[in-house]
Amino acid sequence: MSDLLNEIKEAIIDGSAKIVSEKVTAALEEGFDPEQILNDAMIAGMAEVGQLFEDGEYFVPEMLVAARAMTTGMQILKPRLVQADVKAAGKVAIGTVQGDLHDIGKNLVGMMLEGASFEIIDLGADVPPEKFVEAVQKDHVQIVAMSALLTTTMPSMKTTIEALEAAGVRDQVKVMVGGAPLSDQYAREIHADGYAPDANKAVALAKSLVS
Ligand code: B12
Repeated sequence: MSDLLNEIKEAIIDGSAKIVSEKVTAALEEGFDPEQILNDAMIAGMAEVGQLFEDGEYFVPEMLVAARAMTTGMQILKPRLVQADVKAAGKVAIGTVQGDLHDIGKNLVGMMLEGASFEIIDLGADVPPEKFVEAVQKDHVQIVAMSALLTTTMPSMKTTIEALEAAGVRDQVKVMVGGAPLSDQYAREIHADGYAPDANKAVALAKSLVS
């Protein structure tokens, strides 16, 4: 990997938003592909942060500063990743499920969907089932997209799908799910319409769900 990408990765791991900002800007100026910066440097850095946490070398505060540095980098990349079209491909309500505060992956998926001309209603993190239901009833979205990063919050996806059924709107929307602990099999078990492992595949999935 190039020195510059490596420096971005290290700056994410160190949680230095300032260095991430400088280096991501420099990488774009040098002509690096924004997706390469995102995947090979920034997401790779976050994966290492997760490993350090698992190994007991990092704690929540270190994860938090790394997340801030990641968000800083994503904001710089956003205009290059999102070149929204005029015509909306469909409307998506996206959120991280109840009890879960991890929003980086959700934001990234939202950003990429926006880049693929979807209109995004971002419900944020720690979203209770009724908020998803409300988005379907009031905003008439075609897709509900749910993110979960904790094994303990995954069941909230099922609860949300059940809430959509109870409100009589399950047939009106497609439900897509994602997040590191999820799988295709889990998505099928909870009767979601689709699962994608990353933001690019999430775009392909959303397109197929509305077509
Ligand atoms: C940053 C981070 C935090 C930050 C989050 C800040 C923020 N604003 O998001 C903070 C410090 C708050 C945090 C807190 C906690 N965390 Co944390 N955190 C992480 C970390 C290091 C990175 C997550 C991340 O952003 N990854 C980068 C993004 C880009 O990847 P992603 O989210 O997976 O998203 C991609 C795909 O999954 C997919 N995707 C995501 N969402 C969706 C949605 C749809 C619809 C689709 C189709 C696709 C899709 O596309 C995305 C882009 O490609 C992970 C480690 C890891 N390896 O994941 C741990 C991790 C998720 N955390 C963990 C834990 C345990 C916690 C805490 C419980 C710690 C504690 N003791 O308090 C708390 C829980 C707080 C809460 N209630 O949510 C564990 C979870 C273990 C488990 N199996 O449940 C992990 C795995 C760390 C570990 N290795 O142990 N955390």
